[in-house]
Amino acid sequence: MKLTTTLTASSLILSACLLSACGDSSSTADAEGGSDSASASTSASGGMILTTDLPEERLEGTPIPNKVPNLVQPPTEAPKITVPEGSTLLSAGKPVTASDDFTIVGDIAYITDGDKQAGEGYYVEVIDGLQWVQIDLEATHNIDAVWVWHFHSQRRAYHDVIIQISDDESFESGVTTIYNNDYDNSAEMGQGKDAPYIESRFGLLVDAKGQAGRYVRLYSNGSTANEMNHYTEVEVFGRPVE
Ligand SMILES: [Ca+2]
Ligand SMILES: [Ca+2]
Repeated sequence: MKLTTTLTASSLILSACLLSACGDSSSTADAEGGSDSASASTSASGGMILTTDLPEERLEGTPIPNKVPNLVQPPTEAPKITVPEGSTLLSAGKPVTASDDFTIVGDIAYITDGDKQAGEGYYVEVIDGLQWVQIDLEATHNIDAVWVWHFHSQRRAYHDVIIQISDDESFESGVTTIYNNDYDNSAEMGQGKDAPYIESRFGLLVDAKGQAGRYVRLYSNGSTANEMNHYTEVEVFGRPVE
């Protein structure tokens, strides 16, 4: 009797799987070029390849000229870096502040709300000029990576993209710069060696190399499209300090 019951239950599960395509959740999204794998796989070196959900491609409007020297064109696949085992998304829902309280479109909280889609309703527009936004991880962590989407519904390049980590909320001491593409030092924070790049759904992935800090600050100074600063999402990955 017990055997019969078990077999019946198994048959039901099998039938349900056949109807709903159990265990094959990725095929539909992949076919549409939408959300890629969110899991992290183990690499041969013992670390893991960092991956995240990528937003769909959605370009709008008329293409603009992007006259910036040494401009990096958008990648054709997700950028890849290896991070230590146990590295997780730290920034989800964390508080964000900015150099200027005045946002023209959207809300500063969009930056850590997990939505990365292109278009209206998903980006925050911060006032023009050299401005920063800052994420508070609420505790010091070893930061492995910062993944940034400014605005990806148009091929444009943001100026003076500088990303820093510190335990000092005011960034007056103990500041480590992990990315700087201000090639002409117009932001007067030191000439950057990173190359300016065109926005895409793949975002900008920066290896933070385990730098310890509680706060992540991101600068920009308008783009090749206009003088405003935009953010759709910023993801910070890392581990608690051991
Ligand atoms: Ca968002
Ligand atoms: Ca510059």
